[in-house]
Amino acid sequence: MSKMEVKTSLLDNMIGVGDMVLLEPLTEESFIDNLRKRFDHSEIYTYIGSVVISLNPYKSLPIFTADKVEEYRNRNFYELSPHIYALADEAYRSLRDQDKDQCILITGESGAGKTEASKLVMSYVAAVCGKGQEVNKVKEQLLQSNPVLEAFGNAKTVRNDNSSRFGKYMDIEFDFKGDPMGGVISNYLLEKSRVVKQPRGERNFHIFYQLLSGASEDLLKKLKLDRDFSKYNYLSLDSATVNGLDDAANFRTVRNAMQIVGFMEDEVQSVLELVAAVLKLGNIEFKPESRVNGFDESRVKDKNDLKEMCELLGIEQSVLERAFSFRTVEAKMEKVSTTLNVAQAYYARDALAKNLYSRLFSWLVNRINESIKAQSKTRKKVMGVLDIYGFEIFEDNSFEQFIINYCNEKLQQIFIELTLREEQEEYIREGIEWTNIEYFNNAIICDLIENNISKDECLRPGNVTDETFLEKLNTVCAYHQHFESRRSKNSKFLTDHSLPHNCFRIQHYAGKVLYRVEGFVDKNNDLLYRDLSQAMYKANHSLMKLLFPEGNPAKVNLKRPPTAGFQFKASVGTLMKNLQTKNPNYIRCIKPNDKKAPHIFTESLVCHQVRYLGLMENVRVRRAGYAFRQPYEPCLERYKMLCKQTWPHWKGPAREGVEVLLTELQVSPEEFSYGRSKIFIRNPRTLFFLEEKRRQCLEDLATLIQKIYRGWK
Ligand code: AD9
Ligand code: MG
Repeated sequence: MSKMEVKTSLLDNMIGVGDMVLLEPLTEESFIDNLRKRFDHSEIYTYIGSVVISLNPYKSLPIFTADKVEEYRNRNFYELSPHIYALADEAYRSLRDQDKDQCILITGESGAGKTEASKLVMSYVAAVCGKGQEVNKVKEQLLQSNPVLEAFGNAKTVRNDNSSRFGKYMDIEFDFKGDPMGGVISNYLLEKSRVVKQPRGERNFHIFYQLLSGASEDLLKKLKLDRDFSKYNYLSLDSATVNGLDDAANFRTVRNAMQIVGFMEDEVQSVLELVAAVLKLGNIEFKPESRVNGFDESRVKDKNDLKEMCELLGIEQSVLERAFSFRTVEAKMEKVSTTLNVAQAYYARDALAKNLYSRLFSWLVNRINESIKAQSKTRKKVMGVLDIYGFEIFEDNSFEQFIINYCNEKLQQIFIELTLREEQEEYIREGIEWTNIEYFNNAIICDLIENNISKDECLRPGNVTDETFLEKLNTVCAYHQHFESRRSKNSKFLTDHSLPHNCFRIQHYAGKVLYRVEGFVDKNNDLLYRDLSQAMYKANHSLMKLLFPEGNPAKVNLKRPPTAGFQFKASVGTLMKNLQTKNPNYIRCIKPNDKKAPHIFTESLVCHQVRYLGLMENVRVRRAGYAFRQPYEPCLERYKMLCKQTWPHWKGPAREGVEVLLTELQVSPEEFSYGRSKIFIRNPRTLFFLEEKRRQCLEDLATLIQKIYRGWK
């Protein structure tokens, strides 16, 4: 069954409307009202056609049991009440039976339930796909990659006690029977600034607290660590323990998961040494030493932490110590040593910590991939699951929001493209004329960002400062604005003289966002002094050479690592290409309140998200052209009682029966089109008209039966 077909069971016994496409009238108010009505009855899932809207219940619901899995297994999408399992089942069956690669795209703001949704999809698929010892081992490894990545990539934030601080895309690979063979994970943009500093009320990545709480005395001693969080500068203290989060127990879970995924004991040890080294690094402090030339040169204050860090990583202490006081710069083919002042030394220390940790994270992802990759080379079918940060708009938006919103802009672009393409293909298949649909075309925004901002040399210090970058952007925007305004009144670049001097604003599909340019260049460039990468490369530790390849002195001319923006653009590009080859399935997650509490539905908050997720636009695109379609047989079956000629049996082809029926009911001919196998209905009102007639007819019938029954008595 095609996804846009409406089985009218969505109208039967439903709290509110199960599919927003059926909402009449369609306004933002009625949309939100419908969500609330359903949420109040613990109906957290609602459809927009084949898209699943998911509201975070913040409580455990009895709808994720093995029985529920059985209930949804092998059932058609619209047959039962909306559920994430229906989407997972549809995607899996289409992959297994029709050989179509699938992707599940999960978006929503922080705390909306994306990661939980991705795990529900994975566990559903694991439950319904093949069994057997080998297959079960693959499933277990795929599922156990989650706790490992969450320990290193998630943290408590004010929005979510288990917030993913990285984007994740996972391809699960299946063989021709639909049994899982393995997987590949890609990670995007870990929020590495968290390693050295956390906003008030937030924590560093879970693993630091898990290690200190859960490690045995023996392990702590080996890692030269103290159990007391307060001993470490990089760990915030105001929220070191989180209600309901058992760090020590989670540490055991993570170690167990690492073992299942296939990490060797010495690899786990190496990983933990790096985690400990980051904590030690944060404790290294600096003091100024005055030089005769009048400059202050930085010196390490207390060498104990430095010494222990060097021991953990097998680094020669004097090399690292020197790298915190001097840096080598190359000028005109000559190497010159310049001194670092205290502020520069702290900058270098933090840059090293961020790089150590984020490279460790990428290494973990690669290591997991090595374990979970499919062993056999037979042709594979693929299901991709994308759990990525949703559109962000804060009071203060910086480089991170800019990058995240760019990614969402791209996702929206392919959503529109694919939805329209899917529609168009069906129209062609059914022989129905295609009419153009107006929508917010955001290709121009994506182009602007790609062509002008994330080019590798655009945001290099030396080439630009934050201010010259803003100037350049304004010039580009003014240029576009000039040309665009000829075509459309709704310009997407808003270079407005009333903006604060250090800001620019972009009209994203989800709303206008004001970005502040301060720190853009620095964050994009993420400079690590070469002396430090060389010191790391020289370390006598199994992971360090892999993590700092640019520190290899034999490769002094090795190019600088690409900028964050450039890398992100490239990985988003690869992701988009990958997604475009697959059949998309969407889960749009919504957070009902910002108290992390059940039963509370804050209308303003939901309204905000409905806008930023572009959900109204989503319904409009789904309703553009023909809102519904249904194969002739079930359509005739449901409504044949409304017409004497088709009731109780229609002898001819179903299509002719439907024609007779609609003519008899005097439905205006503009309201429908006859496809090859389906009837296409333009407006939800027509469907409601048919439904209402059917309801009346059933009521009359019931009254009649009652009368006859009484007569008999
Ligand atoms: V973030 O962008 O990574 O900060 P997510 O991933 O959108 O965010 P997450 O899935 O982590 O949010 O959900 C946040 C919390 O909401 C979870 O830790 C659960 O406590 C709660 N949650 C989410 N979905 C469900 C659910 N289906 N049932 C019960 C849920 N609780
Ligand atoms: Mg998450």
